Amino acid sequence: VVIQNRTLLTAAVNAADGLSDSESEIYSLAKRFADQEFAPNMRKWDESSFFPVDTMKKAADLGFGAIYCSDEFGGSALSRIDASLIFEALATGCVPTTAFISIHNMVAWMIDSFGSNALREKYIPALSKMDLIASYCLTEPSSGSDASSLQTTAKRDGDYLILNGSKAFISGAGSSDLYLVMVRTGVLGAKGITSVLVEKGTPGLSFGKNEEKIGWKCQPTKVVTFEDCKIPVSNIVGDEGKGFTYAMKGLNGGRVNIASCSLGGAQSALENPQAAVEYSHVREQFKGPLSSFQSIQFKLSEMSVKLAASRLMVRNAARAIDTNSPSAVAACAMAKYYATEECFKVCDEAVQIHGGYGYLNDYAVGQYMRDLRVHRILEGTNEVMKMIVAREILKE
Ligand code: FAD
Ligand code: 2MC
Repeated sequence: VVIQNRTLLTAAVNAADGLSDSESEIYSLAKRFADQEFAPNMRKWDESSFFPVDTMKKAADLGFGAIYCSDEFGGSALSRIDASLIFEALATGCVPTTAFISIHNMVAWMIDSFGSNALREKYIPALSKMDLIASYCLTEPSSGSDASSLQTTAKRDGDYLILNGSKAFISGAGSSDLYLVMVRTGVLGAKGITSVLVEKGTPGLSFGKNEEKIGWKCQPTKVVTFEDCKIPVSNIVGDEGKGFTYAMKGLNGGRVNIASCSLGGAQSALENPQAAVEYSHVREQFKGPLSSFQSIQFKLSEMSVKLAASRLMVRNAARAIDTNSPSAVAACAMAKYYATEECFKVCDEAVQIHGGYGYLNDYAVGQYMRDLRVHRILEGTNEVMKMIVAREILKE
């Protein structure tokens, strides 16, 4: 009965629904990798704050290091829907490791899309293999949601730029080899911002302590500081003054990817062994399994609805980028907002179904909840997502 019910539920929230054969294959490839390489280690990596760079390189061997970069310099040239499926599948095994691969992909795409051929040729082959790993540096201590007020400066000195300032909350900081940094080269506001690349080891580049977080523990998060940090002008990505728009375009995809990570985490909290459905079958109270109580059944139904609806939103947004739809910006913001809220609730309910045991680290559901919580905050808070949707609606 247990197996039969589990199979039924899996069919009810089947990640492959509506996908073409090739899309299903991509999902399955990433899912097998997540089952073998991520899931058995997710708890250990969380407990020891271990950043699994070698395992990420193995993922890159499957083409996951530069998923939606063109194949000219070694990208995989896949679509955004393919990328979303890969991140959803990988996240079933470990959410924060997958989320970092997404950030790395966002940087690779920005270099590939806006960088000079010299920069693309220099970096994309190594980024695609994750022989170089990359961080995205927008947030500063005094400019989070109001990102275009950033204050890190880059002043011209002949063929060089001299950077001064600091970035906060940078994922991968200290471990990453390459930093894509949004700096001020001109006027106040969005139009004075330029994107530049800074390699690890550049004099004047330093890192703060590893922040102690409640989730995403296997990823380092640090302040990144620039003190008279000198880089060649050729490290400017694209045009001077367009860095903010590039950063935002990168984030459209990043937001879909983060939302995809929420889908994967919620799916696992619902139906993995040691997760909500299984537990409701095996745990007995009042002389019956939890699954015999209608209130638990309704919880499982609502969790499934939230996951299925979120998935539609996320895939709709990915396809909007793929088709260059005029609604893409709003669709990405809507999907990020909706899926990260609803999938967090799925994980929270999975904890509730476990009762006191859900609060113990012995069960994975607590980690999924902790890891998904931050998706409502980063890559633009969900309040900012509502601002973006409202602006698009009210635009004349
Ligand atoms: P604030 O902007 O100070 O916001 C505080 C609260 O006020 C929020 O609830 C916000 O929604 C709300 N608020 C702000 N303005 C408005 C408004 N106009 N209307 C309504 N509500 C508003 N950044 C990077 O650049 N690179 C990274 O790799 C990176 N990784 C991160 C990893 C982690 C674990 C975390 C926690 C953050 C990371 N960030 C990264 C930073 C993240 O993007 C910011 O934390 C986020 O954008 C919010 O900025 P803030 O923390 O300064 O909050
Ligand atoms: N897609 C494409 N272009 C965009 C865009 C988007 N999503 N958002 C803004 N732009 C363009 C916009 O069209 C404008 O271009 P132009 O001057 O050519 O018209 C330019 O960027 C400036 O935009 P705004 O005038 O809307 O700028 P504003 O200062 O009002 O800010 C806001 C807009 C609030 C949406 C932006 O600051 C924002 O997204 N804030 C949240 C910051 C954020 O997401 N941080 C995430 C850090 S990364 C992270 O957390 C990780 C874990 C990696």
